[in-house]
Amino acid sequence: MLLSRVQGSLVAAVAGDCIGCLFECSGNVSMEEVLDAVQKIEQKAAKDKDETEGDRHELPFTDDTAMARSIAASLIEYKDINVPDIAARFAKEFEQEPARGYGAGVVTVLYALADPDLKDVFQPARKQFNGSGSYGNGGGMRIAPLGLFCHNQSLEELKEKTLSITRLTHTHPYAEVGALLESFAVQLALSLDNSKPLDTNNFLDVLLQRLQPTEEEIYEKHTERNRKEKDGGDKPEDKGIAGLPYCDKLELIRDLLKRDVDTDEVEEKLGTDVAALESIPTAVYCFLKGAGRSIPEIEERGPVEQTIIYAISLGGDTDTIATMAAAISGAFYGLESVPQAWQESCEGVRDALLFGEKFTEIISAREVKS
Ligand code: F2R
Ligand code: MG
Ligand code: MG
Ligand code: MG
Repeated sequence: MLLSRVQGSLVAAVAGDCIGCLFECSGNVSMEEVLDAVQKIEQKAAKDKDETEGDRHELPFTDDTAMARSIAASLIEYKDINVPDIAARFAKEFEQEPARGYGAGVVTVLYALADPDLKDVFQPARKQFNGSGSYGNGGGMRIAPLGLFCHNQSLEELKEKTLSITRLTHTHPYAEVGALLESFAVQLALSLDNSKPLDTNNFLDVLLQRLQPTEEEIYEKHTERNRKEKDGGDKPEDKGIAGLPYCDKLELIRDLLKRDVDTDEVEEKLGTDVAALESIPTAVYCFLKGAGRSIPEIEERGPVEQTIIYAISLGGDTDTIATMAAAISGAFYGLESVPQAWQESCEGVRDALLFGEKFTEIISAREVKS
């Protein structure tokens, strides 16, 4: 059912962020440590059943969810994307709760977006890192709601909307392609028949088929823009981007899934850091790995749980890789796959359920009309 899958994606993403952030930046993480933390959360949820709502202490969400919520709320209010409104929501959310763990560079953009005299909402992001733009994963970490919202809409539409939202804070081509990979993966997961096991090879084939021309186009445009700026004397020469590193990583994922690889190899080959290229393909891998339901130590758990626990066990940018992987997984497996104890333990789940209801209403009304 569409409702369960839309809610499943939004809720799993919140859980990935809230549980993942317990380990963000804590260096090497082991599966035992993650399982221990998860078991404590589950035991506490069982105890909290007897508490009144106000006495429960939920795991707080971080910037990943704060920004995703802004996008979801704006899409619901306008029933389409409204980029200046999303910019204003990002700025207001940051102003109200600056300690959600935002990236060190993006805060400059968020301050600038709060300026009522700002004429061009994309300008602060373009100025980041001496004009090269941020390559952080902040564009991808928050984009899942758009992939859901664009259910049954064209890839071109999803692409343009993803890029507009991403460019409010991130303009480096790697950040853009990363956000596209995440939104494409969420849209694809929601569209597939989930009454039979996921065909991981087919998922990768379709994703690659969709991403490749887009990745090529983004880099070509970037090179062209840089050439013009260099000729105009605005910028020093840029070496450009060689090859298609995201597509290469998707091929690598296919290979990793065939073998019994340890987390060190995954970390080394796919990455686990704050850079989009070093974390967004990793999230896709974690989704597919969890879908295989064969991770030692957690084989008895469901696929969304396996995806989140495994993503966190890789270490590094744990909240962000877990939230992105979970958003894809929840879109395929649905709300029933997110344990009740996890739902009760994470801040922001109730809102995610409401956003899911509204999204489903909007998608269904759009489909009746067309
Ligand atoms: N910020 C964090 N985690 C750090 C500490 C959190 C801790 N819990 C706490 O509260 O103290 N997590 C969040 O940030 C990531 C998303 O970051 P985003 O939005 O992409 O930010 P930014 O600043 O644009 O980029 C992140 C860093 O990447 C490096 N970088 C990016 N582009 C660069 C460029 N062109 N040249 C050089 N460096 C570049 C910089 O170090 C940026 O600060 C998520 O993990 C989210 O959870
Ligand atoms: Mg490790
Ligand atoms: Mg975060
Ligand atoms: Mg993070």
